[in-house]
Amino acid sequence: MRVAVHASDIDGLVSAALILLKYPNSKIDFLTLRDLQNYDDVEYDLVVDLPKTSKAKANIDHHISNYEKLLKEGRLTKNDVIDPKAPSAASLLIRYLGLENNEKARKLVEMANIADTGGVTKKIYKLDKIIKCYSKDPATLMKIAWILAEKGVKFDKDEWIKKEWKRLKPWIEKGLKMVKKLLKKLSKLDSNVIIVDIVSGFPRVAMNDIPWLFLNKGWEIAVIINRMREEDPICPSLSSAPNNNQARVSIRVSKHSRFDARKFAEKFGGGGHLKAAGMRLNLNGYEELLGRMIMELSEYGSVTYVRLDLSKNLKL
Ligand SMILES: [Mn+2]
Repeated sequence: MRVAVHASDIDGLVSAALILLKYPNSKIDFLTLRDLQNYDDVEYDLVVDLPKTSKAKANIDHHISNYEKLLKEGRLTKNDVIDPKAPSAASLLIRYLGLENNEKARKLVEMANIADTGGVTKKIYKLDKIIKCYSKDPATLMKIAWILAEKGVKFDKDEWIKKEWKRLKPWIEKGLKMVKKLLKKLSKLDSNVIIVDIVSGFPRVAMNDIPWLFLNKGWEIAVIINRMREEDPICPSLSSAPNNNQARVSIRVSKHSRFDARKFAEKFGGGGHLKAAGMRLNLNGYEELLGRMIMELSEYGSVTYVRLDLSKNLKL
């Protein structure tokens, strides 16, 4: 079996584990949306939680964008299982592989369903952080998939997982502490849109916690910009390549907001969903792009901009 699964999230890794339970000798590629174009020529038996590639024999997915595109292009076949209402790709894959009666598989899928619909438990949080830390390291992702296949939802009893969590935890806590300190400083502002522009010194493994901390404190729109260049101290594979001249921007929007994150991201060449979207900005001409972003956002409220250069301490 030659398979591609979505890298860097629980649904993708649980899907990989299900495949290993059924076909232990599979060759699995962990891909991001950006990797796909380079793998379009591979004759995959299965492409899971990702858009269908040209030579894929079957596609298992639950993204509506992929579904609509395949319908439009007439590329949906009876071998594909694509259900935009499914809570996870793993929930479709377990049936496809005939593993519904496997208790370990079922429990893993339950976890993927919660994770992919925005739910969090302690276990999900832990696993998500470890996956994120190694999201660009296929050999370690394979190791994690094997741990899930062997231990199921008891993966947290695994010695390597325990060791990794012990290693990551203090850095995550350090990151959370920095953000909480910032939130406190900003608490008296009457502002609903926050832009956090991270220049250096923030642990990348804690990055996706930042928007939630803001939204939970009542902010409506959180825009997090990562333009750190230095090597990451704990998850070195996440450091940006030396020739990479882009900043990564992620936008998260509160439940009650009418702001459309996807439309906003599309204006800057990005994409995503209503409540969560992202884009990449070229660092040449960054100031101008940032200015345009602030202009656009100020139509929705009062924008607070914070530049975090933590190599020189918290600076506002
Ligand atoms: Mn998914």
